[in-house]
Amino acid sequence: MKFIHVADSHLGNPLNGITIKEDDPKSTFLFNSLFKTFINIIDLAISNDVDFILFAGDLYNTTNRSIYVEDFLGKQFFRLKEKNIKVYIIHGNHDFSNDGIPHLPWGDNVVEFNNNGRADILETKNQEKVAVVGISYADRHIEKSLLDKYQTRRDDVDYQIGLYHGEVDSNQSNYAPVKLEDIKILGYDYFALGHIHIAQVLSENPYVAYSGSIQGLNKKEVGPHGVIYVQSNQDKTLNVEFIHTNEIEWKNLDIELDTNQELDLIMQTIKQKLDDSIFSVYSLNIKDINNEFNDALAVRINFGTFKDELNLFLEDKDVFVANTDIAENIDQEDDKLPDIDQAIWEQTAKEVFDGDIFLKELITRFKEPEERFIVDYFNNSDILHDIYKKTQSLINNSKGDQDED
Ligand SMILES: [Mn+2]
Repeated sequence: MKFIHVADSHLGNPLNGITIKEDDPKSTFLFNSLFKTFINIIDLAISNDVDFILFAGDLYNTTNRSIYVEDFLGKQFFRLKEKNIKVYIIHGNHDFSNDGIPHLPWGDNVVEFNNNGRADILETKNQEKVAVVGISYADRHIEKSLLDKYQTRRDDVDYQIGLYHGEVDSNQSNYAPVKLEDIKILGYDYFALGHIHIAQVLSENPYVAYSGSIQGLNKKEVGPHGVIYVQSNQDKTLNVEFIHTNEIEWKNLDIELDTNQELDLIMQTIKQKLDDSIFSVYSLNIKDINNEFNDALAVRINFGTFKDELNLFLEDKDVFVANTDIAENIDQEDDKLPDIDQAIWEQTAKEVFDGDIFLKELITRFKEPEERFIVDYFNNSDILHDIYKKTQSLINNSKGDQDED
């Protein structure tokens, strides 16, 4: 038995932080990179002559798919059909099935699981019998575990494989929260997870794993991404291998330099530090070597214009700068407000962010189902921390302005 575990390909994802410009080769490359990554996976399946591919949810980015995505997917599935490779799909929170939009018809090599929990049985090219079970999200949010719909391990097959989209061992979640122990009790040979975008093997006996997104989708998904390639051995144990498929790679880089020198020199210094052995999308954290950050540069970084200047300067290199930030310098006393202001800011920030004032406000403002993604976006501690940091830096900067007046 040979198969590939794929999850979270998010086809049609708009590439957060990247502005696409018309008639620009780099923009075109970036726009196409996720599709190219997907083709890499299909190529991998064909060249290894696998028996099947699993898609563990979030195959496409939104339920409202473009015809381009539809057509692309149909063609790739057809390539697999020609090679006798079966495709198993469950839907996740991004491509939940109750959206009422039918997709273009797929070939008979594609099995799309609904939520009845019925197993599909296939025979591999080596005459092994495999049962595959999966449950799709009908709606965007699933508050309870879906595991009770998964039948326990059958004894009339050589292998039984599960597909599941959700969060493992989290206390509270809108994404079908499930306990690792309960997955193990099912007795499946391999449990293919989707939803968490960072690849991780949660258990080896039996195998329970997230394959992660096929390519980083934003600045939080740094490093190589890909799929899990699984092969069975004679004794029915499994060989599990992580294979990179990404065409571009997101990277974070701290750069320390003299921000008071000529702009050309600043950009030249940055350029030398960027690695383009694979097309890289950078988030740069810039720090002044003498703790005297140039005011004009700080303004351009805060308004997001510096990264545009950088991208023009980096035209001949396989890199794109998606974010620039000023590195926080916690031991720099100058950055703090006067004591009493600082105390009031900290108290207020605590109420707004920790006390959920911000989220509650969002929920009252964005009530419609189609606006729900806005609340979902901000309901994330990293994003909230980002806003906290940006607010603090804006307050600190305006303090500086007053001082100069
Ligand atoms: Mn996802």
